[in-house]
Amino acid sequence: MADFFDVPQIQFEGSKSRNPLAFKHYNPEETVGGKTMREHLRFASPFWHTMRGTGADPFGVGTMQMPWDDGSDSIENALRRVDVFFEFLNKCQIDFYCWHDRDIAPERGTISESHAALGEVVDYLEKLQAEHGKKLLWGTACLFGHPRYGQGAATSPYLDVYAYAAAQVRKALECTNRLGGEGYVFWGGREGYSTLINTNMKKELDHLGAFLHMAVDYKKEIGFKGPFYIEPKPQEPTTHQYDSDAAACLNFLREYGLMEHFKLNLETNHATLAGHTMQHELRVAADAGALGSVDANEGTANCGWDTDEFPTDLYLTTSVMYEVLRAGGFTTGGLNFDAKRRRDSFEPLDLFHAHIAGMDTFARGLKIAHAIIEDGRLDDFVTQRYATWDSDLGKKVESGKASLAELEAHAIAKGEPNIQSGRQEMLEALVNQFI
Ligand code: XLS
Ligand code: NI
Ligand code: NI
Repeated sequence: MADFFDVPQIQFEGSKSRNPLAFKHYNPEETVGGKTMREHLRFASPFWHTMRGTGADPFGVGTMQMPWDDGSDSIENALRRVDVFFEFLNKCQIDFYCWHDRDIAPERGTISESHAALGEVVDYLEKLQAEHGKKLLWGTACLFGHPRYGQGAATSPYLDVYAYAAAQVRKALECTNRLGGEGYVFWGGREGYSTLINTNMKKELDHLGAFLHMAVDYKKEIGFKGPFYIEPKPQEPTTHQYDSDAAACLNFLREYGLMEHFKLNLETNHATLAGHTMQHELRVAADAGALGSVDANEGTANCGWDTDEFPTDLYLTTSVMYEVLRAGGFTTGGLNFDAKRRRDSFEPLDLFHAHIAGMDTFARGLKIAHAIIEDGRLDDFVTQRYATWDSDLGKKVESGKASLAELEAHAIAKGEPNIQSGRQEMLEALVNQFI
């Protein structure tokens, strides 16, 4: 098969290299703390941005050059995109990928025809995965693009829409399982409301809970081993999304008895939109044992949009990898670049520059976070800060056995508490030493 990209496979050349088409920091086989970078980082590219992102925005048409794409919704065109994509994954040394059903295959007039089209593309993906040793990080169903989902899918006011969505998820799950997917994502693109004036929120949430329980049943039926992930996002497209942030998702999962079946897929730009740092979202998930996977991108801090930029901020990737390492590293999850080139970066070559930038920034983030943890001063400080809880009384409180009377007696005996500086600036400077 002829090459679509006039680029050799990207190699690690070290930090002194002046070659823009080389890794300066991502060295797949180099070990960091006993694991290779490839094992730590588990990079994935998303089919929707990499192959289908046109660069269109509300003010103008697409700008991306895609000479391999004839613009039709034929199966032939869909299969050619798969060829291009796998060449890209190979040349960029990316081991995983992700898809929505509707990015990889066209939607047809009926459910059965759409299922059949998807089946054909999945057959081909299965073949190319085996040939190239690539893996599916996760699959998902696009339940937000088609006009029928304009008022929600699993939270639609209309049962017929809900059933359509169920049919799509059933097929997408079957395909993910067939491709040996490591996980499956639910991003509730239209699961929310525009206004409460016309919305029965309780009913919609109950329906969503029931929908996810049916998905769990089906997962068991087909023997799908991977976890389900919910991907939080506060708004855009709807005014209020039910899965607004990590804490809201965890509350929903607990309320509907779904915790054991779900983890979270956290996306940086969604954390920003929710008014949180990505580190906060990761910590919330990790503390609940629900840190699943990461959609690795970044937003523009002074802009309220989900701009899905490639992650090039070293402080950000350091904080992400710090949380991931503290949580024990990825198991089924990974770093999926749910990111798109700016519309000015319209040449196919820019796909490489964008992914190289993201991969190198994460490789450095990994090395820096590992060094901070190895150094131990940050952790020691935090341990020391909470040392009073190691006393008998502290342990009693933590195990739920203390009373207010006991604490009062302690407070009276001790008098005014002795507190110490939080040393934030000193610790920020310490982190900077590693960057
Ligand atoms: C959109 C979401 C989407 C999910 C998958 O904002 O990030 O791309 O990752 O449906
Ligand atoms: Ni995402
Ligand atoms: Ni996004």
